[in-house]
Amino acid sequence: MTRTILIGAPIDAGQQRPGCLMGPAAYRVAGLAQAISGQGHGVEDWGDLSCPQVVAPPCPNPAVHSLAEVLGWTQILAQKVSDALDDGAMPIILGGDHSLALGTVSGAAAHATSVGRPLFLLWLDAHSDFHTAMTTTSGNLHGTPVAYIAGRAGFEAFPPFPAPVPAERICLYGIRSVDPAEHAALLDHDIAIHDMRVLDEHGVVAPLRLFLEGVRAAGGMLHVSLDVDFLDPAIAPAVGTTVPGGTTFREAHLVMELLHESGLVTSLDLVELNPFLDDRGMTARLMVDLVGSLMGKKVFDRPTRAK
Ligand code: B3U
Ligand code: MN
Ligand code: MN
Repeated sequence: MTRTILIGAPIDAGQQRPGCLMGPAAYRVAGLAQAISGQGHGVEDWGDLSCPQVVAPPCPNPAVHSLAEVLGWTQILAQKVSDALDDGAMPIILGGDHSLALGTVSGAAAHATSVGRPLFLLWLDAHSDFHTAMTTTSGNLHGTPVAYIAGRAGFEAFPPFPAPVPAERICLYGIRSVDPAEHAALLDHDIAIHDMRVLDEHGVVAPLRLFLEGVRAAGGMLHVSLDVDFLDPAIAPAVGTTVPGGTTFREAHLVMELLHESGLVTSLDLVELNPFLDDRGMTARLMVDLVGSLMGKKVFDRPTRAK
């Protein structure tokens, strides 16, 4: 039995297409709490957070927009995620665009440091999100969290990341869209990159098992950040930045089942759902079903028999 805490983060300031604000409501309508409690877990819903007013320092990159709002969310989410973890629960953050991970992973890192455990990061996404606030040309801060978490320079306007996650503890999984500046920076970091080329050749299981073995061996905590565009747009149309060639329904469920079996996941982001772009709720429902698999839902569960 896991105690989960749902935390709504209606943020859309990390990109420019309206609609992600409705994400937390859509997850609740699609039955997220029931999908979790149905597997015998506890669910507490902390409702939707609101963004504190903060004053942003000037940012030298003129492309960056909505900095104050993203900084406000970073602050409140870091606090709430570390509170939930300190409380012994598993926080599940209902986004909201991916800039929310600037805060959620800060909170997970602060908690991991306080209990003396290493934090690992599994990034399930079409994108590498490895821009800094200085290299982004779109100015959309949802393309930056992995660089912040890895401790790259270029985030002087942000609070220092509590305990940067070493590259060897980060896994980018499912990526198929990387900008030139991100590509150049990734070459300098020893991050595990299981892009679609790797998953096509080796399948989804072996690369994930390899990463999870590392987490287990280190006694680590594991934050999973699930971007809707990790999934193929044909099955998950409700996202602003669709990239063809994503994971299939079956691959995505298998990934979630392996994560469940590992017993290693300690916090989870659900990001980039834009319900305004959905087709009769199919994406929200799929994301909820995937959480069900992550929390232990099986088609066929054979009870272990005494020998
Ligand atoms: N790398 C591009 C596109 C992008 C990143 N994350 C998403 N889109 N969702 C950028 O704007 O940084
Ligand atoms: Mn993303
Ligand atoms: Mn993405």
